[in-house]
Amino acid sequence: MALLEQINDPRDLKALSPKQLILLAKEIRQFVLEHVATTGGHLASNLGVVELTIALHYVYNSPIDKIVWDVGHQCYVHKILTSRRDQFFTLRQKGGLSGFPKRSESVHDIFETGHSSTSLSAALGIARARDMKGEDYHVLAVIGDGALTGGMAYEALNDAGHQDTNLTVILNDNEMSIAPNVGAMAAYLSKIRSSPHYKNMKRRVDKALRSLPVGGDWLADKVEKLKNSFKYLLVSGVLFEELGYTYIGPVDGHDLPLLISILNRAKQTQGPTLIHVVTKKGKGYSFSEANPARYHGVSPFDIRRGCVSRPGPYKSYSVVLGQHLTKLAQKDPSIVAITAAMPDGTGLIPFQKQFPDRFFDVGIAEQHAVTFAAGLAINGMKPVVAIYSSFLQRAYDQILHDVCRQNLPVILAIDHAGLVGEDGDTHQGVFDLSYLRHIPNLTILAPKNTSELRYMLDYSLQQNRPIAIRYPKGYSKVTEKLPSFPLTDLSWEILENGRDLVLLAVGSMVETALLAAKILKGQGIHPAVVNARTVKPLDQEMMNRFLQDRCQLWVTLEDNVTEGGFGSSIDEYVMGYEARVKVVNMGIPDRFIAHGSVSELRKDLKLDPAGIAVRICSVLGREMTCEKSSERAY
Ligand SMILES: Cc1ncc(C[n+]2csc(CCOP(=O)(O)OP(=O)(O)O)c2C)c(N)n1
Repeated sequence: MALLEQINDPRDLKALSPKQLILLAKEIRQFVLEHVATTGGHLASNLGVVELTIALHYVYNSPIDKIVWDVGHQCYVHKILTSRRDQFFTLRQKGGLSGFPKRSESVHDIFETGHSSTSLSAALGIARARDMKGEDYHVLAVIGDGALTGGMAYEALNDAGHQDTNLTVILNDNEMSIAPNVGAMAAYLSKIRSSPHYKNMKRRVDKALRSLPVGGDWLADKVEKLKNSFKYLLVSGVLFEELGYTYIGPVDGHDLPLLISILNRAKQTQGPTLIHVVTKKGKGYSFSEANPARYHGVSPFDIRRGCVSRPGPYKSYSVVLGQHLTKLAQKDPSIVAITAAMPDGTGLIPFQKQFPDRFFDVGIAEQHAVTFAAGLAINGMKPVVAIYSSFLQRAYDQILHDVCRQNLPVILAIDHAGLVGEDGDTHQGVFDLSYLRHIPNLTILAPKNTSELRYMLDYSLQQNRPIAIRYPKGYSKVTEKLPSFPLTDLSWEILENGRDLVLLAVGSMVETALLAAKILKGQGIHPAVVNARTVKPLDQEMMNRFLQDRCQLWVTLEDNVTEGGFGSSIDEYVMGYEARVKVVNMGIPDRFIAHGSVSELRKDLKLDPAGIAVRICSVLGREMTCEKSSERAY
């Protein structure tokens, strides 16, 4: 790592020769591979942008020039080059570097991302503010072809293209979203890549650019002409040209000298410019080159053997959703499945394989996915839309306005609900109960284990109304062993009887409640444990029974923010009855939760069994002995 050790700031790059830069790229690739193999993280996307990131930092002057990374999962090389190399071993760990751009980490992280397709809007805002303030620097957005399927990207392309704001869009085209990229734009980009122009492109553009002397008005004039010649040289980029951009490309994103010369010249263009860079996702590591989707995001792995799946004792909720839906679809031809660019993550690959005509990957377009489902439903289909909780946030209005207002039978399969861990604050699925609970017509379910998920899916597909089923990442160890029963109504389930208090737990918190109850029993406190599997509507009958039984302490447990979540719906109900019941809401507090493992985060938030037991003892005015409150107690 001889060269990399010399790079403590992007300015250090400028002292390197072209040959040294190429060597540096090799060292960085190895560095990323070795570190991500230890920490886990987004591997393939980062291996693909090594040369591009070096070229950007070589040509531009960050942080004066502003680089906005779309999604931000590909920012590792950027972090390594901007003084964070020595902390890189802490990536995605609690208290360590985030896997996404974070303004608190570095002045070079201009805008925080995590969710897709925001970079163009953010960069355009930064650029227009620059112009209003009379400042002078470059603003760039680096966006993948996958992220370019998101609606926001088009809204910004449209806005930027009609004015002369200086803005550079780097389109990193590797033909992949997480899965192979989809849609008409992907087909268009593919057409450009396969045009004969691209094959001769490198030689011709390189020659044209190298013939220009550097500096002066003459150069600017030549570059303007060159800009037009690009258009004719590479007619394929004409769509972007017509939208008002100077289109440059496609450019081989692994040819560092070429990238540098293209960027240097692009710096001189006026108005919005789009540079189409072609890269290989997973570049430089045979396993990730061969299977970039598998290496998009990885857990720690052995570099020599690659990622080896070790099946856990249970199937994850995602896998069960996909398998069960596929089974149900065999009997019901009206069942269709929709994903927003995550067929693998949501477990829908078996469905896709068996029913390619009834499976829709709409791209990173959650809003479109939901309204598209509404259209399918209104025309007789039974759509199941599987989307992670945090990504569904952007489809709030589509759920409310298009699905629920019309009371359409759309099933929202909300995956990764609750804390997700290492991806951090942008990805925690802790808001869905709050952003869904107040929407009329919507039923909200949360299974305690995967077999209950199956029954919920059976139930939901038999109803003729919108239903959301929210379930966590992975699986629950303890509750997986508990029996589940077909859902015939929307009642809750009493898992344990107890006289001292009631634990009302939602989804993944049922497991925690059972473990907390075990600790409490060791202290002589006997809680009832309830699987509150319907978050909306509430099981009023059961609540009334608890009220009649004069059970005076109710503790609500959820992996959602307490503000507006399940617990607050219980508060509202109990308040209405003027009952003498104390309700304590335990859930995610009113702040964004950074990265760390789920168990670490829960412990910190006192949402682990021991933390909950201690809090309950304190509410009851009882003290727990250290030994009994320790992890060993269960
Ligand atoms: C709104 C939203 N939906 C889904 C995701 C999950 N996601 C993360 S990266 C990614 C693919 C991005 O593809 P691309 O922009 O081409 O980048 P690449 O990884 O190929 O470099 C997806 C779907 C997300 N981050 N945000």
